[in-house]
This record gives sequence, C-alpha cells and structure tokens, in this order.
Amino acid sequence: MCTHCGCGHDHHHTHDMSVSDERAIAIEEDILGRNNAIAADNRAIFRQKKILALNLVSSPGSGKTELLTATIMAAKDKMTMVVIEGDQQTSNDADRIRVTGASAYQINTGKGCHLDANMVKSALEHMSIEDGSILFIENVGNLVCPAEFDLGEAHKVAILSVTEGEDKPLKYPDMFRAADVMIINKIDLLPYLHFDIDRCEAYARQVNPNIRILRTSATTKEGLDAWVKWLTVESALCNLV
Ligand SMILES: Nc1nc2c(ncn2[C@@H]2O[C@H](COP(=O)(O)OP(=O)(O)O)[C@@H](O)[C@H]2O)c(=O)[nH]1
Ligand SMILES: [Mg+2]
Repeated sequence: MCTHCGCGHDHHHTHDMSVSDERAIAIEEDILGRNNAIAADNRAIFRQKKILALNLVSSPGSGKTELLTATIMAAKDKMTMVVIEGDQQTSNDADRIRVTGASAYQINTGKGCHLDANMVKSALEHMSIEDGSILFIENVGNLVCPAEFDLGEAHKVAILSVTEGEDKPLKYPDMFRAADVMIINKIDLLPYLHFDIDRCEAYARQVNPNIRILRTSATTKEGLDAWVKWLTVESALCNLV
C-alpha cells in the first residue's frame, strides 16, 4: 500500500475510517519494512554485478524518458545502459528507449503511483544485464510517493523541468531530500518563462544541502556532457567496490 494516497498495494487505505490510526501506522511500517528487505536484496545483486542503479523520480512530463534516450544516444559507445520503465499504463516509454538500441523492460503499475522493490526484483528476473552496466529505473511520474520507496538504487535522481515552477523543492521536500542529484531539465525553454533557476537551486539546497545539481536540455543536449561525466564517474566507482 502507498500510505500517502492508498494506491492499491494490499488494498488498505489510510483514509478508511474502519482502520484505526494505530493499525494504519503498523501496516505502513510493515510495508516499508518488507520493501526495504527486498531493496537490500536488489542492492546486493547490483553490488555483485557492479551495476550502477539509478532511480529517476519526477512529475509526469519533466523529460525523464527524453533525457534517457538522449543520454543513451550520447554515451552508448562508452557504456552499457539498460532501462526499467515504470508507468501506470502503456509500453510507450519502453518502446521509445528500444529505438535507441538499449534494452528496456516495462512495468505497468495499474493504479499504483510508484514502483516498489518487489516490482524491480521481478523485472530483474526477466532481464539479462551485463556486469558493469548502468541501470536506469524510470519511476512513475509523482513527486510524493516514490520518495518513500527504496528500490535498491545507488542514488535517486530527481528531475525537475523549468515549466513546473522553481518552488517545487520546497513544496515536495521529501523527494528532494531523498535525492542525491537534481537535474533541472528543459533549460532551452528558460527564455520564455518566469523561472528563476538560481532560486530553484537555492530552494533545493535549503531542503538538501548536499544535493548535486545539473542543468540540462534533453532536446538541445545542453548540459548533457556534465551528466554523462557524472554517470561515468559513478559507474567507475561501482566497479571499484
Ligand atoms: N523543450 C524541451 N522539451 C522537452 C525536454 N525534455 C523533454 N521534453 C518534452 O517534454 C515532454 C515530456 O517528456 P517525457 O520524456 O515523456 O517526460 P517523462 O514523463 O518525464 O518521461 C515531451 O514532449 C518531450 O519531448 C527538454 O529538455 N526541452
Ligand atoms: Mg517517461
């Protein structure tokens, strides 16, 4: 169950008046505890196979898939990248990824508003991932629920596009606190918007002083070099441990 919106995992709802608050808290702890145990199993697989797993989180439409296709096209000669796509319905995003030549596995969550560790575990059973690869996990578009669910990733990467408003890190602090990296995407649109990018960065650092911030345009490829460089370094670190 997602305890924020009662999305259907186990079909318990915190809004259900027949479930006492105490019981709801116990259910929440149980669900997160089980999720964390499976996430630890996933993390052990990633460590053993030296896979850099990244959990991409954002609102719908911030450009996660576009950024992934641009990243794969820019770096596929240098590293092996594979993708798990999470959406409520359709295989559109996995199809978009496969056009680049990279392999992609689509998870449909139905009414679910986030991926959980067990969904990723099941996906891994269907995928054959080369040692030393980068695994991008594109989460369901939602700035709330995915913050709480560890999938076994090395880092959560939050993507915020400039059309969403610079105050989102303050409005959804849990997400920006859980993320190690924030990518501000669609910077090609800045001339047309009232979006104060420096203020956005300051807000993100206010909730998470250690957050690394990158600016990109998946469309014009501006800023992609710094992102690919970060991926290269992080992937190399995975290979050292
Ligand atoms: N102008 C501009 N549009 C972008 C950029 N990145 C993505 N888009 C567009 O934003 C829309 C949503 O992108 P998509 O990758 O599907 O977002 P997702 O829902 O986060 O995966 C699409 O129409 C993209 O072409 C960008 O950097 N600049
Ligand atoms: Mg997408």
